[in-house]
Amino acid sequence: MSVEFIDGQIVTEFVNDSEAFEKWANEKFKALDGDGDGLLSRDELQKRPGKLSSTQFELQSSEEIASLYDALFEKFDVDRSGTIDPQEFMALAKEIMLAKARGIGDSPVCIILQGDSLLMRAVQRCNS
Ligand SMILES: [Ca+2]
Repeated sequence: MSVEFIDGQIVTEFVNDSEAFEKWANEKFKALDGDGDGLLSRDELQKRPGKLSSTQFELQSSEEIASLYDALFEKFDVDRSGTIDPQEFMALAKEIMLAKARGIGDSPVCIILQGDSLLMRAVQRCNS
């Protein structure tokens, strides 16, 4: 864990770096896919909400999280299979991170980063 300054630009650049972003999304997908069937069920996503989008989700009530997942599945489960496949997950993660980038905006904010988060990757990429 470390404390870093980050701005929206850093996050946007990481998401737009398709190679780095896809690598991250694939690792994340595997970590979330508890039964290893190559698809994320709602249970798998909901069990570890913190893993999907770090602290934001943890600050919300379980009802809010449930309705957030309703909205996510509504939007990203394109084929209405009730599961998220790797392509759908990529689109979902991208949307979340770009929303986060817009939320951060242009002025650097100080945040606490955890080892495997996407923001951490973004910062490492920026510093390297
Ligand atoms: Ca699965």
